[in-house]
Amino acid sequence: MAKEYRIAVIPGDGIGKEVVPEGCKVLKAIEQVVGDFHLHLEEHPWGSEYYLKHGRMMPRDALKILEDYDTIYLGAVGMPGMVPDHVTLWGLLLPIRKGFEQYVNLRPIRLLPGLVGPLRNKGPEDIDFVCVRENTEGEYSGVGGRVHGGTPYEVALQTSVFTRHAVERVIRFSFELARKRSKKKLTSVTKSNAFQYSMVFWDEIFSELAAEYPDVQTQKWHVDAMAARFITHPETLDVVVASNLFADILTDLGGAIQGSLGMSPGGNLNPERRWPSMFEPIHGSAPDIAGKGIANPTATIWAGSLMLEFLGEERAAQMVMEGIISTVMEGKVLTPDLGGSAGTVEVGEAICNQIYDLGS
Ligand code: GGG
Repeated sequence: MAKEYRIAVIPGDGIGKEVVPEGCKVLKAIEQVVGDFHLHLEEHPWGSEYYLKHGRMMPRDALKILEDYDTIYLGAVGMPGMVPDHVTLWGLLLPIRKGFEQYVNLRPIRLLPGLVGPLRNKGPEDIDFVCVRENTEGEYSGVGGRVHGGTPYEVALQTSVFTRHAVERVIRFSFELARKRSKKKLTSVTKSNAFQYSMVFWDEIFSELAAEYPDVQTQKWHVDAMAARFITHPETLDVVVASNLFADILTDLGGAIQGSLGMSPGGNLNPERRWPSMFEPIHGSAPDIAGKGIANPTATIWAGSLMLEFLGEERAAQMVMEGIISTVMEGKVLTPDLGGSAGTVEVGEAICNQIYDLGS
């Protein structure tokens, strides 16, 4: 009997509304080609327009609605100028990540064959690693406040929170992931010379867990040095684990060395599968190109592949990746961020056609 999966689709804002339909098109194509599962894609019109009408980014009971789905497929949030960025982020993305304990934000950094990245002499064999971002606390804990507003004594406090529970679980996930990969190497990124409490704490937990994984080679780097290393020695990286903010910043750099942020997918995972996990491109709503039909849908389509893999549909996930890689290698249908002149829909259709060819 065919397996059934219910997927909540939230295109969100800006280019999210353009790239997610292409992602859904590819999911329907792979469903047809593989033929032994059904994806029920149910769209929710939440985001900044919803906020402008209802004063909230999503309904009050959104998590209750979402908890019955197998996974969530998200586009992007952000409508600067109309809704402050912190309202969009704290109104949709972060409540889902935190509420569903999606404590791993998995972000593969891979330069696909056929693409020339910006790094001289670094090809696909050099740029192939994965970042694990702690996704529930750290610098994104939301602890703080403002006092004495409107006076010269105004104060803003924002406190990072690191708990043993959350640090341990994300580092353990990273060791398990590294153990499954061929290089078996895990790099922890902190800034423990400056953050003498929180990040020394992170380093200590990393060392404690390393003792349980003698088969995994470990390294520790400060985030500034790691930023340079992404550029100078990406081939030395395998699995990289870092706090919420540090990994967010590093993975935008990762997107750049992948050739474009339009090539960078992410999975927000609840590894225990108690709650739905959420898959998204790592980019935002890109207001500068929204509505022009030129956004690269590949990151979203690749996020769809991560979602299929998480659902246990490995063959389908692999075929989607093959469709993406063949399209990039042919080099005929590429969006402007990759030096081409194709539109969002053309790229989505090209990847679907590659998938149909694979299935024929
Ligand atoms: N694809 C979801 C999205 O809109 N991401 C942009 C963004 O600002 N994300 C913030 C974050 O991941 O911390």
